[in-house]
Amino acid sequence: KQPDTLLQIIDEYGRMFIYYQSAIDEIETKLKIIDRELSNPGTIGRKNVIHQIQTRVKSLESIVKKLERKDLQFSREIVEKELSDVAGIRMICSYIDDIYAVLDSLAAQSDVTVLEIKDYIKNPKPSGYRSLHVILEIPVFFFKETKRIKVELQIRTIAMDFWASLEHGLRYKLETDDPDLSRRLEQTATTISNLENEMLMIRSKIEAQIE
Ligand code: 0O2
Repeated sequence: KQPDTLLQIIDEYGRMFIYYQSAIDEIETKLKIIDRELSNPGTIGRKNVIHQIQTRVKSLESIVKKLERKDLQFSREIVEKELSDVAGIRMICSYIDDIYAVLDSLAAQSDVTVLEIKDYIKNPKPSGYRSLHVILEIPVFFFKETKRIKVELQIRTIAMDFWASLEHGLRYKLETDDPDLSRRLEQTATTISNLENEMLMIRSKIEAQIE
């Protein structure tokens, strides 16, 4: 069913917002619980396993633009079927091994379904972009109904986030494709990746000395 007026679209988005924000809240709580346990000295006891969690519900404008690119019109059914990144969580970890450890723990929870994983860490994008993108689905219990809702979880390290944030800003400023600048940006991603691997190796040595 297509909503016909602008007011109906805004009303529909308002209802969708409640669903998607609630799904974000559920996953964010799960991540905070995992982090609390991991940061306990009795377990691995390392501060800042999850450095930061950022969340957002995609704006109505971004949803409409994305649907237009796919030649689709806005409706709740179409958004639910076609878009998996309306609810977005970005989790920034300190080290690469934390990324996979937290994801494994989350994926093992009985109410969490992993629908898709795109591993741009093992296979970086040509731009140099590295991150782990995961589409999850969870049931959310509302006043009268239970809905299964998709959430896109982007997991990256502090180093990957540093690169992605700066590159994102620069790419918008680049009006035409400049192969030399693109190559140099890609090289910075490699340098940062080498740097964070070195930090990980130093951490492992220190941990081995403590044990
Ligand atoms: P924004 O403004 O960050 O939200 P789609 O999601 O349909 O567009 P796809 O292939 O499913 O396409 O998504 P993909 O490429 O797996 O992930 C898209 C998101 O990853 C982007 O969101 C960015 O946040 C991030 N991303 C992907 N490639 C790059 C890159 O080269 N550099 C940076 N900095 N970020 C990247 P949006 O919606 O494009 O943008």
